[in-house]
Amino acid sequence: MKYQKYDLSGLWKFAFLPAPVTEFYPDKIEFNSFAPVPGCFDTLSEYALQRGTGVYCRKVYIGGNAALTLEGVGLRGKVYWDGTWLADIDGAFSARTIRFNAGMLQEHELVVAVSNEFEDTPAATFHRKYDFYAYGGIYRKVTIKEINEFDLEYLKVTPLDIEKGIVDVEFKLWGKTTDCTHAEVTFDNSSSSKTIELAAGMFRQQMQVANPSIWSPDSPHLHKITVMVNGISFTEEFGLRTVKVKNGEIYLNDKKLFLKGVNRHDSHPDFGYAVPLSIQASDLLMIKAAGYNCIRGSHYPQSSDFLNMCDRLGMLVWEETLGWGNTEESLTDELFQQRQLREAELMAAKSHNHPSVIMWGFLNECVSDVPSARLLIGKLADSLRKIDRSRPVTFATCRPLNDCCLDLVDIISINTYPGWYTMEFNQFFEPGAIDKTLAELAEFASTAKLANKPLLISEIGAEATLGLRGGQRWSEDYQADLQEYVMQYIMQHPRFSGVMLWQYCDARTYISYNSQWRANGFNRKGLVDEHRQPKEAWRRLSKLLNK
Ligand code: ADA
Repeated sequence: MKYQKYDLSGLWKFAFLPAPVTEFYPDKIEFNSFAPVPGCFDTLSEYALQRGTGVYCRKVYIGGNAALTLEGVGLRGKVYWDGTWLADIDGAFSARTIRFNAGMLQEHELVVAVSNEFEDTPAATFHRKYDFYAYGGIYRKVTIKEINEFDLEYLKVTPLDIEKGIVDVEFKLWGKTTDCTHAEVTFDNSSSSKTIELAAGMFRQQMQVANPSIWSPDSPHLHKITVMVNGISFTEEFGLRTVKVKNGEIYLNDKKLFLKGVNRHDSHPDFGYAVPLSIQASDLLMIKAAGYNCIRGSHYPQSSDFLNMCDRLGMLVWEETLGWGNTEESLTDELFQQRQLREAELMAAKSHNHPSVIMWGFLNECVSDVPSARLLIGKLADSLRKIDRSRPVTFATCRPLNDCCLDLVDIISINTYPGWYTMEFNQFFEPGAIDKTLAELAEFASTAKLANKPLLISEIGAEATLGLRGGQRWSEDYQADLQEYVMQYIMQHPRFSGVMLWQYCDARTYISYNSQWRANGFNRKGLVDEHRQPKEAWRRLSKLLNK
């Protein structure tokens, strides 16, 4: 038997308070409107561009112990059950599970108060200066599950020998486990299972999958593990694949890997960060068909639905915690550090079994050229490695030549914008700046200290307005010339292990941010526009990658 799980997606009652979340009392709210969940309230015309608290409310019929999972609440929220505070949520894109006693089997009231007010402190995880819009809402799925006295805390499967199907299985129960003495473990739909003794609701063992099939981008085969305890079964999918880093190269299943990728913001102007599943699926299918094998989930953890699709499509993913250009003030702030470490922990726990996720990242373009940055970067890398030794760790630097933290990570990832953010302001594309910059970076990464680490260009690109043609800056042709040249250059250069073009689609940001570069509030370096209409670069790259 499985615990019954209810998807709470749909229309919720709603009220908007133009006040900070700290001044919120659930019993005093008059719910005079409605809003969809998942959904961002500030994509609804009534609340567009407003900052305040969106209060969502619905009835839930359930009783006894319950596990409530919120996969993404941004910028932060407070959860109430029958008017009583249950939990605070921050992190925006991090999945949280709250286990609690729901009371008698009857209708209860669930309230989630979501604030999109900026926290103007160094500890803020979603800062107003980020180059992506801070939407407010319940970004991702909300589910609730009836549980007995115990529930699954984690079931992690790590492939060790993929040919033989040997995996390391870690299992832990949450709750009262005194009566949980044994577990039955089954792989796939096998009729035979293995009985394992539990110690305090836990076990860790090497096990063998019968009839192993390897997961790869060309054949994304998934296996299934089921652990049954006292008649309750918990199931996880996983893939048999390995990722290794050695002698300056990345290996997937012991074969050299070259990443042809795009950065993707999980955003859409009509839905904010609550991108409908059908748009996510269509994005992925487009990216795959165009010949890319990798997506950098810039700049926050990805949803489980998105990763499930990547697993099935054989799309490789770089997953990272929420961060963008964080300053020394933040990196040395104790609360910021705690939040980052917690985010990394949550991300690694949530995504462990997804074979598509091949590396962990954090702190995009932080001040990694000041010595004080080493403490947090080192802690994040160590903590991720401690939780998961099966994936390399990286962060994207935009200050490579002065970076003092590259020794702390496994892969060197560089964001660079030659031909765009340069002082020459050439009217038409000239490859000189690309040649110079990429050659310099390759040489820099070949010095003795760094030569054994793979080298990626994690961002590169130029803005283009859909429909503007002619070859001058901001035209589709300028962008196409630049991105095509970059891809060809990196593909033939032996020092690089790949490139992730910036970016898949135009994404909403602020007019005020660097306004000279952000046409009508969008970062327009998308290869397709915000409604996924291809620009010339998309077509040229597709041709090149499908050759
Ligand atoms: C940075 C950053 C991106 C985006 C990009 C740009 O490298 O990591 O999020 O802001 O610059 O378009 O300038």
